[in-house]
Amino acid sequence: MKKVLTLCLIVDENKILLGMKKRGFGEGRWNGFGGKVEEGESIEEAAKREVLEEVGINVKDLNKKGVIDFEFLNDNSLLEVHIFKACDYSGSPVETEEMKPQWFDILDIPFSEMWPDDLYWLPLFLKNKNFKGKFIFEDKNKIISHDLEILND
Ligand code: 6U4
Repeated sequence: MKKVLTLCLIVDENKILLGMKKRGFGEGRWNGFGGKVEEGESIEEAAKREVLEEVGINVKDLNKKGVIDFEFLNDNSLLEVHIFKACDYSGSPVETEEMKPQWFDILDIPFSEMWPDDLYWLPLFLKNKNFKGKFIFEDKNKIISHDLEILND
């Protein structure tokens, strides 16, 4: 069954906030903040909740940038990840059990320590494009095919 997940990236001028995932899916990678949508909440509510839980930040306006489907052939799983940009937020990042946060210059993003798909869509995200796509992974390190489309504003 397909799981619906959120992924929220906080951008402040020329900096982006990423978190080193300390456990679970994507452990050992710099990632945005997010997780599963729970029963009874909207996708946006889930995105805001996860950011607060994982890094202690309250995000105000969320800007939806894209939806990407991920298929993992090794464990037969399907994820539908809704990707948001947040520029308006309050609070400062705090380390939690799940994430160690760090600001990065947008010209110095640690792609080699991120999910390999980020290299494809994050540049579009940073140019404020809207997109949708699908990535098929053989396992968590290897993309075997992908499709990414820029949507009209
Ligand atoms: P829990 O239930 O908290 O143990 P966990 O294993 O921590 O779950 P989950 O499901 O809360 O993980 O969140 C996974 C996060 O990883 C979501 O924000 C979506 C994101 N994600 C999943 N696949 C990704 C990918 N290929 N590229 C990427 N982010 C991805 O950049």
